[in-house]
Amino acid sequence: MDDRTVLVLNGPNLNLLGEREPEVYGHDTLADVERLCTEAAARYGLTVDFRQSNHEGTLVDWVQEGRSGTAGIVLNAGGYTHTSVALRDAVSAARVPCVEVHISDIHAREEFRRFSYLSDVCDHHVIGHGVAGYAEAVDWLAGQRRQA
Ligand code: DHK
Repeated sequence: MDDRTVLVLNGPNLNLLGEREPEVYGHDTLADVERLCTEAAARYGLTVDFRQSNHEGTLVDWVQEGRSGTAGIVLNAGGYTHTSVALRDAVSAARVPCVEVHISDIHAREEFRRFSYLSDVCDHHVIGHGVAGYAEAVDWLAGQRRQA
């Protein structure tokens, strides 16, 4: 990874995108999301390192890997959004901009999804815009580079 790489991290159950609760998360698969991100990044001469894990510690390791020297991190932490102090601490230690993404509108769902441990440590949020939100997150990170 280098400063032209956007690290896109996906948390638990996002490997099931397209099959899992399509009425909430839509019909696109994670491979479709990777394609969206890659195309968005390419418009700015950026590349994407796209990953998914069901394991909290792996996500922490990956945030640490991308915390400096990259163009930024796009993070959909799935269920860990609402539970993980460890992931919050990792994001808090990042020196690059971080964007919190959620496919669904977490504020319009169950009460327990309304709180995010990540919201105040992330620099930008794209919530409830479907999978297109990932491309918006990449666009935002590219915009930050132009301003820097
Ligand atoms: C994805 C999940 O897996 C849930 O646990 C979150 C998020 C919402 C999303 O909308 O992308 O609560």
